[in-house]
Amino acid sequence: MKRIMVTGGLGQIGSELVPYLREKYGHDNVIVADIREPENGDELFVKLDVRSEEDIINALKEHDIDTVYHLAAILSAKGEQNPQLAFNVNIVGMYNVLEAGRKVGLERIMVPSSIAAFGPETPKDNTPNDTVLKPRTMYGISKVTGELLGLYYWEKYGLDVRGVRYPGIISWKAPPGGGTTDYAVEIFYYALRGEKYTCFLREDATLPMMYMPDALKAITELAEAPADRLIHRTDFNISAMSFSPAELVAEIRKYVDFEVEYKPDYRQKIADSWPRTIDDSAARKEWGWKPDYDMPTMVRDMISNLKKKLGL
Ligand code: NAD
Ligand code: AKB
Repeated sequence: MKRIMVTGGLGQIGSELVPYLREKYGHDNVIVADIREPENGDELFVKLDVRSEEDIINALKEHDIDTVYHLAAILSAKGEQNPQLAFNVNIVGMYNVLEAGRKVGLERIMVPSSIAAFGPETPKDNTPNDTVLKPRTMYGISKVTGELLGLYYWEKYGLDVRGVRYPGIISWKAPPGGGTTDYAVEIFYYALRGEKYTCFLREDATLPMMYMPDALKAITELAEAPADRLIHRTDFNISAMSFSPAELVAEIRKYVDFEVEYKPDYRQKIADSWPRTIDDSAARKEWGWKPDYDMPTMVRDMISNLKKKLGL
């Protein structure tokens, strides 16, 4: 029987991954761990700081955990405002989770990497799985470090660490946590309320994106993939759609009209260092990855769900 703990479980991805895993593995077998308290009073919650290995070990032992989904992190934009915090949470935190996992004897650690692992020297179109990794953000550096540490712990200690490189994740349930791709979520709220949106990226800043249902499917399918089929482990490219702010605006305007202006800020430089489109053939070949949503189907679903959520 699986006993799972999700670190950063109250964030954008965690707040949807936890119910998804509970549906799959049983409600009581999935524990939420986060540095902040849940608003819904979830009784299967443990407050912990991933910067403390002791906190993590105590939680793993207390709840008899065999699998960790390690989501606690500081994302790209927030990380550039406080690189020291990003280093400690993302790199020290990842090391602590691996060390705790090794000492307690975890069966598996799932940890998302990101397209932020790539940098300005990486080919921008159809970016290969195995390519130049020279990111210039602390967040990106932490993601490359996490990929390499995960591989090291697998080869050295047999700790089964796996991960996908998520593109920007779009969802309507919980807000994004401070990334460069957050505009692609925020913009829907402004559009539906009929408010003018000021976009912090240029209108032609094309980036890879993915809808939340595909993000949940990807990480759980990789977790279940037979080990003997995996050549890669912690660094799978996955792809679903790529678009610019102007293309997203045009698609949303098929449903609602709204005004947009473009005022690129420091996040444009981060976006400029990331790929436009991703080659995910390794994930397709090694564990059968295939997305369900493209941009038009994502926009339709986002608008329908957000209308209900906002009572429109
Ligand atoms: P988020 O910012 O929404 O959530 C992160 C959570 O971590 C928050 O609930 C926060 O309270 C918690 N946290 C922060 N510091 C902590 C600490 N010291 N100890 C314990 N918890 C702490 O992030 P997310 O979007 O849900 O991302 C989850 C993972 O997916 C991250 O590893 C991120 O890099 C990766 N990822 C996300 C995206 C995306 O677009 N959302 C894209 C690529 C990769
Ligand atoms: C961010 O913009 O920081 C994240 C990511 C792509 O990792 N959404």
